Amino acid sequence: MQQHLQEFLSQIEQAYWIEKTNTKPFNILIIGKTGVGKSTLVNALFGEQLSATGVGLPVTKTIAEYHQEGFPITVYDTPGLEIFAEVNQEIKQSVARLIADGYQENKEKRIDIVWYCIHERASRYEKNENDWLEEIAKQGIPIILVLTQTFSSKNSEFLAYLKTRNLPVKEIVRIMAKPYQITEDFVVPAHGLDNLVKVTANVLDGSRRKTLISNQIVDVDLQAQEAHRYVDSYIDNLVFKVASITDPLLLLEQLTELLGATSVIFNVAIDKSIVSVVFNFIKKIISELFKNILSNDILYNVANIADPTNVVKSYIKIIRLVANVYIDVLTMKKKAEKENINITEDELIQVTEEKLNTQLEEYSLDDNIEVR
Ligand SMILES: Nc1nc2c(ncn2[C@@H]2O[C@H](COP(=O)(O)OP(=O)(O)OP(=O)(O)O)[C@@H](O)[C@H]2O)c(=O)[nH]1
Ligand SMILES: [Mg+2]
Repeated sequence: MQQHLQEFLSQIEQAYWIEKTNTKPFNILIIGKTGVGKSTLVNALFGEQLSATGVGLPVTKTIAEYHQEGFPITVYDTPGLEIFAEVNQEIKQSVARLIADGYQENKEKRIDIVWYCIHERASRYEKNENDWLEEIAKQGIPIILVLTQTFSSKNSEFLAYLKTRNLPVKEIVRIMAKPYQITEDFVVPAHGLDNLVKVTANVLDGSRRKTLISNQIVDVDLQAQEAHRYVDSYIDNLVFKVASITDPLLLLEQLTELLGATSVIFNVAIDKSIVSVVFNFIKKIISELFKNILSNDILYNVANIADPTNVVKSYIKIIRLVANVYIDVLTMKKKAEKENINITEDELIQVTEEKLNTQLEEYSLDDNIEVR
């Protein structure tokens, strides 16, 4: 094994940054009357990465922009319609201008989705609001109606009523962005944000969907799902490339891309401990499985493998195995962080090793390698 851990690590870092640089940014327009919980929602979804508690950057008198250097999601925050017609006119015009700018002048400012927020207990949705949403929807911008501060995740009269109307929205989602203390010993738990992420992800295009899933902080399982999807499609596209592989070390090269990109999906920095466990594992497998090949000139010996397709199968199995374990470990690590549970480096190393070895037993790789 010529390649050093350090080199493996730096290649993963490189793949990570390439993937990160390719992240497609996008813009959310959030509309809702003052106090409905827009800022609370944005903070719960994106946390400190995009703190929306400050005043934001005023785009116009009625629109504030929340944007942080290095964070790919920008939120435009605007109050909903009030009772005064003149104010409403101003709000509508500002929003129309914001949308038009994104279409004509500055593609980076394109509004990709609207979250229209209504406080569920206010239970009001008026005709002028509906007319406004119809105008926005006509421009091809998907709208999600968000009922905020809902006490239960189940149905409500208001929701039932809204469903009977043919609203110009893709979905209606009910949320409680943070736990709501009713009495000293009764708290309504937070709910629905994961659903808002899923529903929103489903109306965004593929690359923006990925941006949302990676950068939200409420649903780790969704990141794991996205990572598995990525691995599957990566491996599907790999088959033909690998078929010509005559060098088992290429396994490491393929893995650098996978591990780098997967880390971006989880929005976590490359963890040296995990990577070194993976590296040693691969090293061990390669030397065991390809003992005969490696002992002599590589190219010469590959020509002696009875059935090259079995080698390919083994490559793919190892890549899938390592990628799956990596996803499992990142999922576990992130969930623990979310719950404020501390995992030591040693524990992380141990878990990763255990998972890799358990998986390896199940895969029974040896069956697939035959050397004449
Ligand atoms: N517990 C709980 N409180 C919430 C929730 N959403 C909003 N609130 C509370 O309601 C108040 C208003 O929430 P904000 O998020 O500031 O509302 P906003 O829509 O941003 O209001 P403006 O910035 O004035 O337009 C705050 O005191 C929040 O703590 C929620 O999901 N749970
Ligand atoms: Mg606010």
